[in-house]
Formats: sequence, structure tokens, C-alpha cells
Amino acid sequence: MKIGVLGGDGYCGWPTALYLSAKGHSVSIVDNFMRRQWDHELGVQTLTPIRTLSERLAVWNEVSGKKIELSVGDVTDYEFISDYFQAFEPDAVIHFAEQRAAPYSMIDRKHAVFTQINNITGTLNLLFAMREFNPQCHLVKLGTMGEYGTPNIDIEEGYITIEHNGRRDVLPYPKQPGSFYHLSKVHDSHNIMFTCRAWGLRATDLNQGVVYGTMTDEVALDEMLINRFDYDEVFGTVLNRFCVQAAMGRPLTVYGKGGQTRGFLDIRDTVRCIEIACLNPAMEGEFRVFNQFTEQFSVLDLAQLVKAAGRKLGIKVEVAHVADPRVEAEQHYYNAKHSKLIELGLEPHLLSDSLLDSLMNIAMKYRDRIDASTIDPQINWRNPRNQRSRSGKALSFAPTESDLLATGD
Ligand code: NAD
Ligand code: USQ
Repeated sequence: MKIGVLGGDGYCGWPTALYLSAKGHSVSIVDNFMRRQWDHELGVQTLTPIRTLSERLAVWNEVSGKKIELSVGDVTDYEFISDYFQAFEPDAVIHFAEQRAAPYSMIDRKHAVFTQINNITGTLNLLFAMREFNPQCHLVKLGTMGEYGTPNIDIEEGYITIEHNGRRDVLPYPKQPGSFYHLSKVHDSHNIMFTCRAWGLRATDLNQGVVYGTMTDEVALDEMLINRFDYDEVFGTVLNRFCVQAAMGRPLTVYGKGGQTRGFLDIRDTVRCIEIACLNPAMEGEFRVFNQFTEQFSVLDLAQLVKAAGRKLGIKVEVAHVADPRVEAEQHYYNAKHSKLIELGLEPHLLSDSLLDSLMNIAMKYRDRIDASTIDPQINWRNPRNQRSRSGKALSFAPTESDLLATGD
């Protein structure tokens, strides 16, 4: 298949591009390197020393004998994305290219506005480009389990059957997202669903849980292919953060009571799920939703698992309960369905002892690169105005001209 990987320089996109290329698909990456700029803006960096995208692509070409194309550009630029569709004519396009950190979207008004403009405009542009140039193309869109929030009933895969006043219908599952970032995904889902209905487009929304790990078979082929591994308060996801905190010998930052329960998956399952979605496309006019995770854990469960893994490596790990900077339920019911990808052939990599050991080993290996000042949570959901950076200076976010037009500044 000809597959476009939008956001192919990122944490999920890079290993996905390599995996699909290794499987013999013709892969083309789109990225505008915004994510590297956001790291500069916040003064944070990945634990693993990632190379420039052009260096990585040259090494992949050398070790695999396969070529991945690259188009540098912004998905929110309609001219760019239209040219891309006409030149590459993809069978499937995988859309990772969004601002994906909930804390980033909660810094202040500008970051909230930026996140929603970047994410929603990019997805809308894609939908229009598909309609105009390639209506048969299958959109594989990364959504998030966080779209559903934490309702006190089971979470279904996208739709729920409701009986009301003696009538019955299958309706989109209610959404109760917990940040401006998670809200952007809900808005995307609605736009995609509408265009499938109105224009007959085909799309799969992958409501992905929290991803952990960094290694895939392809990434492991050469140190220069190494993937990101974020651990800072903004882009670091919880299990990756806990492994780094354990390696530093500092107490694990469990927010609040730690009963927050989420779906999790190994990065190796992310890449496989994407392949499964591409190989089994949605039908014309269909808006399909898969819940993409393999196991659910509470934050406190994860902290205890990391503590046990540390003990095996001779590291004493303590668990701290820090005030929760987010507005979220700290104890709640959680039971989310996730059978559709398994039915299509996913064989999950579960969070076994050995996997946790290997995660801890990565954290130990790059321990010298850890910046301890980036760990503590400073972005507060309750007070998103007047936030200051760690240095005490105002955050140096540089909005683009279109942001300024859009926000009226
Ligand atoms: P990431 O930040 O590492 O990668 C995103 C990539 O998209 C970056 O390389 C960035 O430069 C690029 N990008 C962003 N906006 C762009 C634009 N307008 N034009 C072109 N490129 C742009 O994020 P990730 O962790 O790889 O996440 C990828 C997707 O998966 C996101 O949509 C995210 O919401 C979703 N997701 C991630 C996780 C997770 O745990 N990492 C979990 C669930 C869902
Ligand atoms: N948490 C802690 N301590 C920490 C960091 C996080 O207790 O040091 C808690 C958070 O309060 C939250 C949970 O862990 O309850 C998950 O937080 P996270 O930062 O790992 O994940 P989240 O903000 O939800 O976002 C990540 C990705 C996002 C994706 C989402 C999937 O950054 O792109 O959409 O996971 S989901 O959580 O299913 O919505």
C-alpha cells in the first residue's frame, strides 16, 4: 500500500513509518518539526538522543535497503496538503500530526487556542483534500481514550445503544474529555464522522490509550534510529516518567490518590494496530472507532510495578503522592471495551516483568541526560492564566501569523 504517515518524526509516527516500510509498504512521512520546537520552547528534551529526521532516514535506507519519502510541511497549510495528496496519491493516510500533550494545552489561553487550531484545522484540511483529490483514501486518525473521560458505566468502542422513551438508537458514545487537548480530539472525531456521512469518506478513529516504551524491532536495528522517550511534566507519559524517576532515585510523582485508571499499550502494539487498520479499511461512508489499548492500570498500580522492578535492579523506589495539578477523578469506575483490534489479529505485548525491566534499563542507560528540573508538575488545570516557565520568565511561545489572526491578538 501507499501510506502517508503524518507526524512521522514523532514518538508514535517514527516507529510506525519504519514498521510499515519494513513490511514492504511504500511510506511517505510528512512533518513540520513543530514538536522539536515545542521542546525548545519548554526547555525539555527526550531522554534518548534522537537524530535529525534526514539522518534517521538515511540510516534506515542503509540498514534496510528501503526508502521512506519525506515531505516537510504543515498539515494546517491547505496548499501544502493538497499538493501532497496529488503527488503521492496515498491508499491510506495515518494522521499523527497534532499537538498531543494535555498539559501543553492547559498552560494558558494561547497554548489552548494553538492546540485546537493546529489539531482541528489540520484534520479539516485533510478531510477536504481527501474529498477533492482522493475520496477512496482511508483516513486512519489517532484519537484518544481520553475523549470518553471516566463515566460510571462501561465504555464502548465509539458507539452505544440507547433506549429513550420507548425508542432505540445506536449513537456516538458520550464524550467528557479532561483538557483542551483531549477536547480537540473530540472536535476532530465529530468533523470526521460528519464528512464520512456527507461525502462518503472512509475513516478509522483509533482511540488510543497511554503509550509506553520506545523500542520496536526496527528502531533497535541501529542506535541512530532511536525513538523519543519523553519524561518531562508536559510530554512525558506516566509510565515512561515513573521509569526515569526511579532511575534518578527520586520518589514517583503519583498525582493525588493515584486511582486514575487508564488504558495502556506498548509502542510495539501501536505500530501493529496501525497496520491492522490499514489492511482492513473502513467501508465507503463508514466512520469506525476502535479503542486502541491492551491493558488498564491505575496510576498507583503502575507505581507499585515500577517499585518492584526497581527492587530487582537494586534501586530503592519510593512513591510520593503529590497534589494533583489536573482536574480529574482520582478514584473512579473504569471498564473500557477493546476487542475490535484483537478480533482483527492484534496479539498484545503485555506489561510483563521483563518489559518493565527493559524500560528501566533504557532509563538507566541514558540517566546522564536527565534534567531533574523538568519533572515536577507546574501547569495547573485550575489556573491556566499567567503561567510562568521554570526560569520564572514568561513562556516564549511564538504564535504564527495565522494564530494571531485567529485569536485576535
Ligand atoms: P509527538 O508529539 O511525538 O509527534 C507528533 C508529530 O506531529 C511531531 O513530530 C510534530 O512535529 C508533528 N506535527 C504536529 N503538528 C503538525 C502539523 N500541523 N503539521 C505537520 N506536522 C505536525 O506525538 P506522539 O506521541 O507521536 O502522538 C502521535 C499521535 O498519537 C497524536 O495525535 C496523539 O494525540 C496520539 N496519541 C498519543 C499517545 C501517546 O501516549 N503518545 C496516546 C494516545 C494518542
Ligand atoms: N499522572 C500521574 N503522575 C505523573 C504523570 C501523570 O499521576 O507524573 C497521571 C495523570 O494525572 C493522569 C494519568 O497519569 O491521570 C495519565 O497521564 P499521562 O500524562 O500519562 O497521559 P495523558 O495526559 O492522558 O496523555 C497521554 C498522551 C496523549 C494521549 C493520552 C491517552 O500524552 O497524547 O491522548 O495519553 S489517554 O490518557 O487515554 O487519553
